[in-house]
Amino acid sequence: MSLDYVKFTPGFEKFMPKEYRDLVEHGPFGKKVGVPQMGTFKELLEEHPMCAGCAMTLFIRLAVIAFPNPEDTITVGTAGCGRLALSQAAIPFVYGNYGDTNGVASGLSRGLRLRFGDRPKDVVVMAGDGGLADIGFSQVLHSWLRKERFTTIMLDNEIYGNTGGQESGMTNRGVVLKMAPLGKKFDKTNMVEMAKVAGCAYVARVVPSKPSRVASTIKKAVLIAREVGPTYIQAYTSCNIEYGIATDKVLEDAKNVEDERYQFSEYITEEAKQYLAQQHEYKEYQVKPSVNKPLEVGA
Ligand SMILES: Cc1ncc(C[n+]2csc(CCOP(=O)(O)OP(=O)(O)O)c2C)c(N)n1
Ligand code: SF4
Repeated sequence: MSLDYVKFTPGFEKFMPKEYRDLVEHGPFGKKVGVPQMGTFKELLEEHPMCAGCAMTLFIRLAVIAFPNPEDTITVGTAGCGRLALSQAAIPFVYGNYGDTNGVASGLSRGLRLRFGDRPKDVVVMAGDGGLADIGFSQVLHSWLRKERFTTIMLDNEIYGNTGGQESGMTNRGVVLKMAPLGKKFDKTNMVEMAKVAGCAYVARVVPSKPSRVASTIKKAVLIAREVGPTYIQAYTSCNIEYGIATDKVLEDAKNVEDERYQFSEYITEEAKQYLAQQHEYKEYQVKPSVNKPLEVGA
């Protein structure tokens, strides 16, 4: 990542808050960073206002590390918990109105392609389940149907966390919440299948229990969206406050939920596989030439 993106205007450094100076001094800029280096640099302002132990913050940290071209990646967020961390990450961020993220991202992605041509500028929507599966649902679906080339990441905490615990389309049937005391009467919306039907080129469901897998999934999704078509990642990012998960049990909960009902899944179209096969680090997608045995004469 280039240092040119984050530097102080001359004379202003001494007025900047300490945590901002920390981000500039110890951020990922100018370094090659990956999951193994996590904790040795800052990809997020230390004083972000997410609740302690929130899995969403861990996931956002991983996403920022995973982006293939972070200095030229623009995240689009909206009202909801995630933007409290996203807007303080070491990459450009645009705030879309609640429900409007995928419309904003469509315009942004098209505009950036016109303006910068072949120089890749990746656009990634990251928003809550309420923002994407309920209030922004029609924009999400239409961006997929129109084959808009950007990635949509749902931070699925299965609740409206930021407004104190209403049920969302992604809440599981029967779950009783602070502001849904009668229990949810419908099933969790199957956004993963809808993404496939609507034409996404890559769809994955992840839990932040295995950081390297999360990072490689996000990287693939962003690369495929750059050239092939829309991509969708649905990430279980529990709300420890509203679901009453003790801070030190957040990762244990993630592992249990992954085993019980949120298994890793990955779908990739043939076109997307062919595209990845052209990138040197994706050897697994390269079709190996079939070795024909010479015909035995006289057999
Ligand atoms: C147009 C609009 N409607 C409603 C709201 C109020 N609002 C703010 S955050 C939020 C819920 C967010 O839930 P979700 O999208 O699931 O994200 P989470 O907070 O759970 O991460 C709502 C309804 C708003 N800011 N703007
Ligand atoms: S309310 Fe829930 S989702 Fe929001 S920051 Fe707190 S723990 Fe995370």
